[in-house]
Amino acid sequence: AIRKAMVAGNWKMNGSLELVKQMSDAINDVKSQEMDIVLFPPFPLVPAMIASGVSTGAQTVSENTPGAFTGEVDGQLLKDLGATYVLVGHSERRSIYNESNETVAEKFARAQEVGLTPILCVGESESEQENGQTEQVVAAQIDAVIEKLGVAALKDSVIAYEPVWAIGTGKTASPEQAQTVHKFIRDKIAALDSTLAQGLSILYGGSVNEKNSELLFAQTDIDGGLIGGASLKAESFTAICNSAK
Ligand code: 2PG
Repeated sequence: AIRKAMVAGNWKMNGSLELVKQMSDAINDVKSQEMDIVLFPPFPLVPAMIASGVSTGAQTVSENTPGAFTGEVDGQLLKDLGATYVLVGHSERRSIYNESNETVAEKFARAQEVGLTPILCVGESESEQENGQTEQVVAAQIDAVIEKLGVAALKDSVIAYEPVWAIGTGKTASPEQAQTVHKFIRDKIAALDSTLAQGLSILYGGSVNEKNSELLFAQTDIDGGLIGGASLKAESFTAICNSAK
């Protein structure tokens, strides 16, 4: 493969110190040079996850620098603690917490400013998909970052395509359906910078499990996965990691 595979586990608002221990033991057994495995636990578990030796990211980050922002978490603090990645624009952040494409681009910028690698999550809703707007929606989500920071900013980032209708629903995009959108994303970026596009990791997310991961990961433009529910079970998550090797 041209690009190193990546398997990311988004715990959302789940998990415990006990699960950090269980999951890190399991991951430390399957880790390999050929692949990056990263877990995204809730903020309070970030230091314990880092201490366990597993690459760790946060599920979101403030777009602001330190100051009077009660309840928010600063990227520099996450970086100083040893976090390496941060999700920006997960569909739950966009829909439940009203994050706009512009806010997501600001979070992306702040992440890079402090040396965290942003994973930019994009994807269309069910009605947008039914109306044939998938490419338009995904393009606008990516363009917000390009307009703010220039295409070069995508070099030190990862994109995760997650059709909203597939998240936590048990419905997965078929490997061919997902590949089509991944290729659209890569071609779109290649039109601006082909070398960058060839090196860019594009992950698939949305009801990925140990039964469907292998075929998804076998697609040319799918470089790994962003796993939600199945990242809470050591057996499932490690099986998914092994299928990315
Ligand atoms: C999502 C995915 C991964 P799930 O929210 O996109 O974060 O969750 O695998 O549970 O559908």
